[in-house]
Amino acid sequence: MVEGFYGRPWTLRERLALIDWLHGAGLNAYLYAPKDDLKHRVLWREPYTRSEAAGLRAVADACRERGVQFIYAIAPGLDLAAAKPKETATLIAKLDQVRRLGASHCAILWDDLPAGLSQEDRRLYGTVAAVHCAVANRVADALEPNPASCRLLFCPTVYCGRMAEPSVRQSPYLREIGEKLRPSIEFLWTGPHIVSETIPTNSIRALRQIVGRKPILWDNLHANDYDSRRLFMGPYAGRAPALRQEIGGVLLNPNSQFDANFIPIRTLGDWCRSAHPPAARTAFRRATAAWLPAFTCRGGATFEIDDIGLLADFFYLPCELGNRAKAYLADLKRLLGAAPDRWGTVERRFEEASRRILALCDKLTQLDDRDLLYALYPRMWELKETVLLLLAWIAWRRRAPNPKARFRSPDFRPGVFRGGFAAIVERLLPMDDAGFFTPAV
Ligand code: GDL
Repeated sequence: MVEGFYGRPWTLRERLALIDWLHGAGLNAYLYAPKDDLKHRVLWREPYTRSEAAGLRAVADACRERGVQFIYAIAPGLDLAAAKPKETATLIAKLDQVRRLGASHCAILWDDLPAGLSQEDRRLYGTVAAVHCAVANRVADALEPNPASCRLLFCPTVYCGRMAEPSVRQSPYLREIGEKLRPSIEFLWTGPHIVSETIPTNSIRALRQIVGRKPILWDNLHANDYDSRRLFMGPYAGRAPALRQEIGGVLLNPNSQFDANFIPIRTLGDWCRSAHPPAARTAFRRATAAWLPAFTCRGGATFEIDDIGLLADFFYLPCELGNRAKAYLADLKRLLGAAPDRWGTVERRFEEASRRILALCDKLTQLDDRDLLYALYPRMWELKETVLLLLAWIAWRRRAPNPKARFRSPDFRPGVFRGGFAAIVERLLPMDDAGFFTPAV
């Protein structure tokens, strides 16, 4: 796992639970890289204070006990002046601090930086890639990386196919990395895109030729920091088992809401560890069963495996809904496309499914594990409001069969329900299914 998202970093409680989950799923690495830990990026030169250090030490201890590699990442690229020798010394001193706290491995990240070089760095190194390699190689001199005792990972500025100009094969940046970066330094890559729906095995073969090593995937499949309305509780999917031979490992960057990550972690474990990984949907079903014991309620409500599956189907993967959400949507389209007298059994089925979703949302509020509830809450609330809207629409359509009539409910007031700046812009500039933005008239 990589804690590599923007926004509130995880707490110590969450990190310790993560290490348990990793261990339980047969996974063995945690890359510490929360973008908004000031001392990871913006204030990378500053050492951790005594109390911060205690937190990191506790994480390192837990990792050691559980056989999980603790990799500490630093992201100095916002303002590092590579030409000044003191800067690299500061960088190495910072890494020394966290290594003393128990981080056995390190990473240097150059993702998401403003373009360009300072005049001095340009004069001394010429290119961005040369700067990144020079700094990483100097750190490698200090750490003497080797995969067994101390790994050094490197996240490039061009970290996915889409960013490679004009292509992965011809990117001057990637070629230079391939030539200048020490062979002992490992290379991170997110796939064809920042969030890659699939990662074709061929695409990684092509990359390997350019950078001269097997990449470690920084996989953003379940990351949701870029869209506050989403949550991804679907399985690790879209990566063929054959991909495993082409890579040095996978680090999954997950939902910012820690507690929502059980299924992603479990299914990643299956993908990594099984000789013949199960189909994603099979792994998903197993993971929902393994998660069930977390859904207890002293209030009396009880959960079944199917409840968890239903919930996760609505919050599945970036480009895919789970089966039950797909079926619900298909029924909705049938209802929207036909007059009520032709709805037949679809209407009953849709109403039953709606009631199940509402009952599930209700039950979730009784969860003993309040952290889990709060991780789900905003998304669950939106789902519930959406289902209520659909039920209100069906009732209205039954009463007013004239297809030209317009529907408005006092429960979904304009400007209040789905209000706010982003919602207004979405209506002004809607995006169609093919990704084109078309101004509404
Ligand atoms: C990114 C960032 C990552 C972020 C993710 C999803 C990398 C290497 N960097 O580009 O921090 O969480 O997108 O928004 O992926």
